Amino acid sequence: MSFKIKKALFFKPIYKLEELPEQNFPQIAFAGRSNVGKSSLMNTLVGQKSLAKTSSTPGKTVRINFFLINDKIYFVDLPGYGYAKTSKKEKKVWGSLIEGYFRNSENLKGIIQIIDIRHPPFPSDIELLEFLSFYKKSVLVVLTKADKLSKSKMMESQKKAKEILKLNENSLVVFSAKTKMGKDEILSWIGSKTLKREILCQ
Ligand SMILES: Nc1nc2c(ncn2[C@@H]2O[C@H](COP(=O)(O)OP(=O)(O)OP(=O)(O)O)[C@@H](O)[C@H]2O)c(=O)[nH]1
Ligand SMILES: [Mg+2]
Repeated sequence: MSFKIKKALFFKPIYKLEELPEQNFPQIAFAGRSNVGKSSLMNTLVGQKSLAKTSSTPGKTVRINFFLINDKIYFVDLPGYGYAKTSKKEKKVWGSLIEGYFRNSENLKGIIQIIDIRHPPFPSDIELLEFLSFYKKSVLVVLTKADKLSKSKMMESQKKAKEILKLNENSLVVFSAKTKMGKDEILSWIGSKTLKREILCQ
């Protein structure tokens, strides 16, 4: 099953739920702790170096960025969570915006939850995954920055994450924005969640 990204544009940022796009396009959201590599993953998938802004200092603005893919799917870059220096007020804004988004987005067909492969999942990662499964959302966990580990450490982390998060084989992908490892698997997962059968068979 292949899914090719031919066109990717920044659509708009949203700061409040009232600003969510009106179009009925399927959406795939990218969630994860601050600085984990959400924007880098998205850039790798679309094959553009800086469509989504990457940063070495965690971003502080709580906003959701929408990207329009192939004129018919939205990629949704969610603000990172778990940044120690975030104020209580900002955490509250994050919580209500993101929870509201997850609850109100009928068009949200899947969430890619990104976790740094070098560390076991944090309680905030587990909380998000539990929240999403409570709302019966389809989740693909991506363990990123795989290029930073040896093959054996990579396998070890993968096994550990699978156990801690109680995931099966098909819900976990090891990825690197540097080597592009895992890119095709993630794209086919996105295709399977967003495309209609007749389009896939073309
Ligand atoms: N070596 C390596 N570095 C990565 C990878 N993915 C991301 N990075 C680096 O990690 C840092 C953070 O990446 P971003 O993509 O900005 O992370 P983010 O999750 O979007 O960050 P926020 O939006 O601020 O929460 C950057 O310096 C990236 O270059 C990867 O797969 N391998
Ligand atoms: Mg980002």
